Amino acid sequence: MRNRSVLLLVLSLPAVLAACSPGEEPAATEGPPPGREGGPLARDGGEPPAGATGTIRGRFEGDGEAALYVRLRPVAVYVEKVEGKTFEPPAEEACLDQKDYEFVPRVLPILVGTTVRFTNSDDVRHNVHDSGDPSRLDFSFRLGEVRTGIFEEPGVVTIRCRYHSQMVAYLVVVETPWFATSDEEGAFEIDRVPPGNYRLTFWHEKIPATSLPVHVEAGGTTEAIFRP
Ligand SMILES: [Cu+2]
Repeated sequence: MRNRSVLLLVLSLPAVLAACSPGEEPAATEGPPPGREGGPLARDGGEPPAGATGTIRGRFEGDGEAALYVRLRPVAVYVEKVEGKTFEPPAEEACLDQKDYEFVPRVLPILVGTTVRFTNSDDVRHNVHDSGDPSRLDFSFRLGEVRTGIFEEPGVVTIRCRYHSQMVAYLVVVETPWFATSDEEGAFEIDRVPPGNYRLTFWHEKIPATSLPVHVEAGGTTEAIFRP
C-alpha cells in the first residue's frame, strides 16, 4: 500500500449540520458507509437481499511485544481492493478531533474519497499536518474551529501537531468500505461483506502490515486470526 494520499483542504460550513462535533466519539469508523455502492454488493451489479452478506470476525493471538502493542493501540483491519470495483465515498464525514492533547481517534480507517472533518476541542492552538508531506496538509487552528479534507489516494497518512510532538494519528485510507478498528482486546468485526474471496489486511503503527485470505459466505461468519 502506498504511503501517500492527496488531500484537498477546504473550509467547512458551520457545524450546525455536522455528522460529528468536537468532543464526541467519531460516528463511523466501521464500514460500510451509505452510498450507491457502499452497501452490500453483488457481482451482477445489483444489491443482494438482506441476509445475503457475511461477517468477518477476528482477533489477535500471541504474546510478546507485538501482542502488547495490539492491546495498547488499535489495529486497522480492512478488506483489500476488489479488482474492477470502486466505491462511492460515504456522504457522512469521518471525524478527527484534538482533545486533551491527543488526536481522537488515534487510528482512523476511511474509504478513499471520504471527507475528514478536523476539529479542535482544546483551548489551545493545535496544528494538523501530514508529516510525510506537509505540502499536502498543514494548518493550525483554535478551539471550536473546523477544517475538512478529502483523501483521494489509498495509503497511510501520519498526522501530527507541530506544537505538541506527542500528538499523532494515522489515517488509513483504503479501497473498500469494509474495515474496522480493533478493540482493547484486539478483536474486530466487519459486517455486511458480500460473499466472495478477499484479502484482509491488518495495519498497526508498530507492527509490519500483514494480510491473509478470507472467504465470506452469505449469512456466514468468517473467522480471521492474526498472529503478530
Ligand atoms: Cu497540538
